[in-house]
Amino acid sequence: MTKRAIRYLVLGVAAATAIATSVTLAATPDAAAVVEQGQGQAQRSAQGNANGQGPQLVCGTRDLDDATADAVEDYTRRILQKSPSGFLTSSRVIPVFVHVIHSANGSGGVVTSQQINAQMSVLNEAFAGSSFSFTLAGVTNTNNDAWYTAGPNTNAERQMKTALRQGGSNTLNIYSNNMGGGLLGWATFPSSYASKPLMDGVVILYSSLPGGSAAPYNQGDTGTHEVGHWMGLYHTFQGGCANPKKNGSGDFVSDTAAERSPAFGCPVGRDTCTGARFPGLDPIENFMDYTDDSCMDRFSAGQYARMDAQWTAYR
Ligand SMILES: [Ca+2]
Ligand SMILES: [Ca+2]
Ligand SMILES: [Zn+2]
Repeated sequence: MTKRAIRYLVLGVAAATAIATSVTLAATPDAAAVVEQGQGQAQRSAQGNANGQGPQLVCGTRDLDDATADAVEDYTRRILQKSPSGFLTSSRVIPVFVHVIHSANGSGGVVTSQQINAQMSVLNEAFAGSSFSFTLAGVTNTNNDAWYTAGPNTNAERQMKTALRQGGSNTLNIYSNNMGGGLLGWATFPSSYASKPLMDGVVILYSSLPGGSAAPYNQGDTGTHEVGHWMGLYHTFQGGCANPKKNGSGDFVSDTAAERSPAFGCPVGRDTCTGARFPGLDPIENFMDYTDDSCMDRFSAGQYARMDAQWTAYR
């Protein structure tokens, strides 16, 4: 099924559940100040999205500091000396547990089974060119106000994940809640699994699931983006335009053009790192940028290779 077809299906789901989700729609996150949590990145006040549909929301996944990122690359290189191509030789089916967190009275954070199934379809289409596919292994529902509003690196996050996480390093746990803070979600990297296995997984804004109310981020690609991090991918704008000749700079992926800052909306033709050292337009269609769900539609071959390498090294 094509991405367009899935979205058409999702719109049908949304229409069919419009009454059931009326409470959910009222719980759309407000236009509070948007704060990028990555190091050295400026705070950004909320402003209208490029298409006027609402505030710009961002990902709360923290960039690794340079020393940690370099250590990850060194470790991965050592592991891959055993399989130099870096590619997996067989496909992997990743079991997925979805943990839906509601407000204490059950009215907030409602996600339908149709939305979860649509999210799985979005993931499988997005990763169709990779070595990975996803199969739903279980769904839990929990009413808990603290977990419902849990943000990254909080006691509530730790308690939620400790109570709910399933499986080992190869199992994807997705939590949906209403984290606030202008965030769409956050994820852990493969490299953090060994030291913090219970924290492993992704958290996504419940209204970002397909058919949710977080337009223009409601076609399921917050899930795609955060699972991209979980597979070991960094933001396409990580490192900006710095050190283009240094192998391993930026997002550590050679076939995603460097970009100075996150792109919002769908700014076709954007080119923020220019000159001979920075060929190519900004990768605004890449799932690891911040553009609208309707704009992002691809991973690169280099990102697929990085997923394989990170999986081999850490999962
Ligand atoms: Ca790159
Ligand atoms: Ca460029
Ligand atoms: Zn991110």
